[in-house]
Amino acid sequence: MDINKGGQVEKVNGKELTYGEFVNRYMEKNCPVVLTGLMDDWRACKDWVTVNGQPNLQFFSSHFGSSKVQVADCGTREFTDQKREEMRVSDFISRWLEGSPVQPNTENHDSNGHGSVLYLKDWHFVKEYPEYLAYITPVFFRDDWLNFYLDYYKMHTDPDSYQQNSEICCSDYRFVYMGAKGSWTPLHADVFRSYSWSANVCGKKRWLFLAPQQSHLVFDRNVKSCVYDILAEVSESKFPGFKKTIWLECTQEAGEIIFVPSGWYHQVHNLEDAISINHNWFNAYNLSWVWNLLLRDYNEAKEYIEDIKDICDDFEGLCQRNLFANTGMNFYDFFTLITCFTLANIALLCYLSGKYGSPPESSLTITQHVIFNLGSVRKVAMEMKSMHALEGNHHCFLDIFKTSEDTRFFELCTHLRKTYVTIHEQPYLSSEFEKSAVDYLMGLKACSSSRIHTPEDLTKLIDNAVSELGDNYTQQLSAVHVT
Ligand SMILES: O=C(O)CCC(=O)C(=O)O
Repeated sequence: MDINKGGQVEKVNGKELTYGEFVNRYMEKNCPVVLTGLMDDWRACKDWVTVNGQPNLQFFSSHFGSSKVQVADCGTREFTDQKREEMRVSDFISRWLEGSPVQPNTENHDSNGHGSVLYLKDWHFVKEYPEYLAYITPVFFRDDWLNFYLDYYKMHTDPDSYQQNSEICCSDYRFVYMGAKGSWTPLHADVFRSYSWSANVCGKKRWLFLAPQQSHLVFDRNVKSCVYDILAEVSESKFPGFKKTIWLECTQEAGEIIFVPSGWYHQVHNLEDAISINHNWFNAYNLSWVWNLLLRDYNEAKEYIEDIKDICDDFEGLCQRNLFANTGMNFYDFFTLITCFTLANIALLCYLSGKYGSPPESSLTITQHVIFNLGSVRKVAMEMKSMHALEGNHHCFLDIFKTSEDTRFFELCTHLRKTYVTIHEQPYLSSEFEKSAVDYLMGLKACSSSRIHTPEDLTKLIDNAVSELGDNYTQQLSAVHVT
């Protein structure tokens, strides 16, 4: 089926782009871009690719063959995705090597004519092989609150709904994908409406993107089901808006990295045998996307079980458990994460303010970044408050004292400091900062207690800390504008 194409995704030499330019032109504006020249030194580009530019399947079998991975059969459909099965990497490689090329009109084709090419997806490679440094995350994508957090904390600690498999699937959002020519990913927008980046180690991919302003057009009248394959016949009676969609196109070559902004629906086809690395992530620039998705999914989960509300002891708890099961995060998880980042940013601001010794003079860009982070969290917390989210919450909270004493928090602060020094190319910030800032946090209170239960507690905490740390910080905070 023909789709309307509205243009190509811009390609830019990543070596000639500053972090500030990336933020202004792409991250803040939520626009896709392809970045070249950023993968030259990656070990993955040597070890994982043969001299002919093909995936080095033998290397995977002999080095990582025993890993268990999720493999999608691209010729089958299960609800909004392809059917998946778990197998060892060595078995996946054997089946790839045995695999027949895609033949049209054979038995194992879905209704849209896709052959049953296998596609290894969502392999948590970094978590499984932390010592093997396959790549370095480009500086543009390092302000990653999602993976930072998951490096030190678990997303979900509620024992009732914590399942064995969430341990693996929620461990991080850094993945490897491998698939033969013809493998593909159906139309979707990313988990949590996060950003993603995807780097082609070898092979070529075709991407088709739909801007968020048009995303309603790929849904049916009830906004329940979404088009699965935009290149197949799309029923006009079921998806009446589809004919109005306009797609951005991109052919991504080996050695190129694509930035996928929040909420852009996309479909991806491997035009050659391909290996890619991708991360999902969010930060202050797209935090409200994550909150809005959680709110939407929460309302859906609630509506679904509305009829048992009166006979349910803990209806709100059940809604949150279902939200976690469907979306991968619930209000408590999200709130704990943003509160933790608030404390880490306050700790950094405390150091930058000079309250403890004198910080380097040239730390202005980091200070601006930290204020922006706090402003963005504050805005989301106000939205949560206006929706009465976590109202009456007494059992889930973050204790400032306990958090400040926790070595995981200390490490998260260190990680944040080092990241901001790197991305803003600033001089070294003393490692004394964590110690002194943590001392400062110990004296902080949201209101009368050191516990943060609600979005209102969180906004108070931010307001109190910011006004105490510097006269002009409050003014800067109120001027934060998140698009
Ligand atoms: O490469 C693919 O097949 C899909 C990747 C994707 O959808 C993403 O990175 O968001």
